[in-house]
Amino acid sequence: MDAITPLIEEARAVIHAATSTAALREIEIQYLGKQGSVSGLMRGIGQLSAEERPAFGAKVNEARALIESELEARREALREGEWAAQFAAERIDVTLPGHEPRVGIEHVLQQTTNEIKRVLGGMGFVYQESPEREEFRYNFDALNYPPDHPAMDAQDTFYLSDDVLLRTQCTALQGRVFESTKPPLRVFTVGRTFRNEAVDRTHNHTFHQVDAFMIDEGVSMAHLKGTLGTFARAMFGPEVKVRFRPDFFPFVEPGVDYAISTPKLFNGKWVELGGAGLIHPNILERYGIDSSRYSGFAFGLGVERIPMMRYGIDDLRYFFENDLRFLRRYASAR
Ligand code: FA5
Repeated sequence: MDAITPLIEEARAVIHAATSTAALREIEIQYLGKQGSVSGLMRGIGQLSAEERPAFGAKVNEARALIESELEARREALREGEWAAQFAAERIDVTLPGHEPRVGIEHVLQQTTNEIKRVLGGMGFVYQESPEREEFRYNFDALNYPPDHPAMDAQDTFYLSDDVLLRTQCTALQGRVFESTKPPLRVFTVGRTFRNEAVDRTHNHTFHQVDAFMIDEGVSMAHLKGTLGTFARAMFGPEVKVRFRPDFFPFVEPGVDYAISTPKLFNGKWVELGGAGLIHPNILERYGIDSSRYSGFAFGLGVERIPMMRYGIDDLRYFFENDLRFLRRYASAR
């Protein structure tokens, strides 16, 4: 007999034994591919006589069609099972809980800043942005520091050039405002300040200050004390005590340091929050403000000191380390 029938039988058996559509693809190549067995039969046609050729060719084509349909039938049978397995493997359990998205929290210093803005805004002070990269003349000259005055040594900082530095105090805003705004005025700013400082638990090279000042007719130390007393009670509660002691800053006369004490924290120990005083008449005159008519007060406080006092945080370096355990503790402190 010819070689065709056994080849068909063999192909049938192999196709039925196949257990995957991938295996069927191999079988298809093996029998029907260019180098496959069926194509091999066709190549043998050359050895036959001219009469035999048509019948043989037809039989080979029949065999090819048969094997093709066997392959297709088997493929269909296997495909269903494979899909079922794939669906099972890739099944999504819609009842599983989702991944909770991480929600950002406000840094405790940002919370404090927002509160300061609310409190001072409520007392009629207008918030103004101010540059961290500041000119020497606003940081010192405009604030009545005589050239080479030793008070500048206490505020050494990072210089970008001889005339430009990272500001040491937010008070530097005063000159910018006085240049462009006529009294009466009430202005404040909150922002980063920098000093070349030996870093310890209460001092960092980078910290924040709030600075406020007002000018009007008849402004006195009584207004300053009233404002800072109100500020302290708003930030720390009604039982807070406020203390003013004489201090020196070139830009105020008289000058005071401003400290608070609360029975709840640090055993009622006094903690200095900042400096304050009546704006020096030299500064008013420098900006063409008549000092016989107008007077003003100014104060500047360390922002970090406020949450330190409130929550009993004894090291200000925590504020800058971005340790999430620390930050989360004060996630919604208020
Ligand atoms: C000043 O900076 C003045 N500009 C304050 C002022 C404004 C006085 C207006 C009068 C009128 P002083 O250097 O004391 O003052 O700093 C004020 C506050 O900033 C300090 O009491 C402290 O709370 C905070 N502070 C100062 N240096 C540091 C530092 N290295 N790290 C953290 N906080 C600081």
